[in-house]
Amino acid sequence: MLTLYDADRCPYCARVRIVLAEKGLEHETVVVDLDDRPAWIYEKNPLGRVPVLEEDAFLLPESAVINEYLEERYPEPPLWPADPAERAAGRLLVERFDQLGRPYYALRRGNDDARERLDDELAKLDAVLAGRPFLTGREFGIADAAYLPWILRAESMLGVELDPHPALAEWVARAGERPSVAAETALLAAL
Ligand SMILES: N[C@@H](CCC(=O)N[C@@H](CS)C(=O)NCC(=O)O)C(=O)O
Repeated sequence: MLTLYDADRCPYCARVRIVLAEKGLEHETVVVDLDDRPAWIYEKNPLGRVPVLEEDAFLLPESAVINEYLEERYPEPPLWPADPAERAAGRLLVERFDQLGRPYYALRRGNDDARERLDDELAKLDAVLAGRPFLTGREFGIADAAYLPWILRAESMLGVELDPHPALAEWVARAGERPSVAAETALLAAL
């Protein structure tokens, strides 16, 4: 049995929710109140953070590691390309996610130059997506799940316009046709 310790508003949890949905994996969800975290969450993850995945007695925190685990444990449908170079290019994006995450959280804190820094990072993603339909490669996969939660929140919560980044905007629209991503858009609208 799989259990996800989860919070609706958490984009790291959203990464895992998307992968669970893409793989059609049945699971139980335990919602953690981030404003009043229960003491027991530290038994699941010493850092006290979500997401945490539990499978029988196995506990795993860290969204990027959880998604790699799910891919290896439940390989169908594959969410990394078969080609090693294509896969490595996707993994590189996941590895360097903080290049986008830093200006995103700086903008949330209201830092002066954050909007410009975030736009620079969006332009870099736009350039990647001008060359391939998905961040993962030719098909949707883990690199897409790793970035979409922040892009959706940048649009809906921070008022970031994607019009200056047409390939990025098309990617969001293309990904949004997938039930896994549409569920996240609906969840955000209800927050
Ligand atoms: N590196 C972690 C980050 C997870 C994270 O920061 N989760 C936030 C919610 S979005 C959290 O639990 N924050 C509580 C805290 O930092 O104490 C991951 O990728 O899973």
